[in-house]
Amino acid sequence: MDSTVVIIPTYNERENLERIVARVRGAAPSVEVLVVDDNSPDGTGAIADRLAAEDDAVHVLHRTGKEGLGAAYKAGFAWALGRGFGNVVEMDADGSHAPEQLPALLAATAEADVVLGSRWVPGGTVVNWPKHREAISRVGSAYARFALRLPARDVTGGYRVFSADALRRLQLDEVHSHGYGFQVDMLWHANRAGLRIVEVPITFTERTLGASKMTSGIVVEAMLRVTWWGVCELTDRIIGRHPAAATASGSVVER
Ligand SMILES: Nc1nc2c(ncn2[C@@H]2O[C@H](COP(=O)(O)OP(=O)(O)OP(=O)(O)O)[C@@H](O)[C@H]2O)c(=O)[nH]1
Ligand SMILES: [Mg+2]
Repeated sequence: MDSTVVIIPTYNERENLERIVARVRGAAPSVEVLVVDDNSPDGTGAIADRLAAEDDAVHVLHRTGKEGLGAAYKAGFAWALGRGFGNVVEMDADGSHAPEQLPALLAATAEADVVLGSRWVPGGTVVNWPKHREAISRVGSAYARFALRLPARDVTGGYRVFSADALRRLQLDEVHSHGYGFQVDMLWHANRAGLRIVEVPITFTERTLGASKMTSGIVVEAMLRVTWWGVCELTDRIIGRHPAAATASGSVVER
């Protein structure tokens, strides 16, 4: 199998980082880890340095300040592509994404360029999420799926595998979202590039330690962005640009 690196972006994840890295290394020992820390005030970067010193398969990218999830991932992608990894995984530090499910996601790369860990397909679940949070996520996902004609149920999730080839083909330079619209933006670009997209059911568990960076302003901003992208998408389809996306379709892997 291709070499794989899991990118874990961190901002104030002192309570979570060591545990999540250990879980990744335990669940998939051949998989390497890159922590991308935005100079967390709580000292997460120093913990990452210690973990990297203890394990050659753990790496750290220190950035100078908080620039958002998207900027951190783009820096991580450049790092991973520069080192020749075949698959690149996105995973939150807070334990919401179970490293124990990584082998199932990686197995699905045999038939896909992009594998989405999905809460909203049969077999997918959320644990400890308040009902209102689930409603926001489901409605947001359905809206973005419709507006952008995306071939997936969970379009906002952050547990994903991209092949290196997919990252090279999806025109990362045109993905400008640095905040929470980033995951939708990535999927939209992947679909427009005609990449094969597959969903694998996951169990998503709400964080128990550390603070969420999510606010209602972020949700509203993401919805407005999606609406604007939807207008662009519709215009492109009417004038016949991006033919690849018109034929692309997603599928679900049973678990
Ligand atoms: N490097 C970096 N990481 C970030 C930034 N913002 C968020 N993160 C990380 O991105 C991941 C997801 O952020 P969360 O705060 O868990 O966001 P969320 O999962 O949407 O929200 P919760 O469900 O409330 O946890 C975590 O690992 C964060 O530490 C940032 O600006 N820079
Ligand atoms: Mg989280």
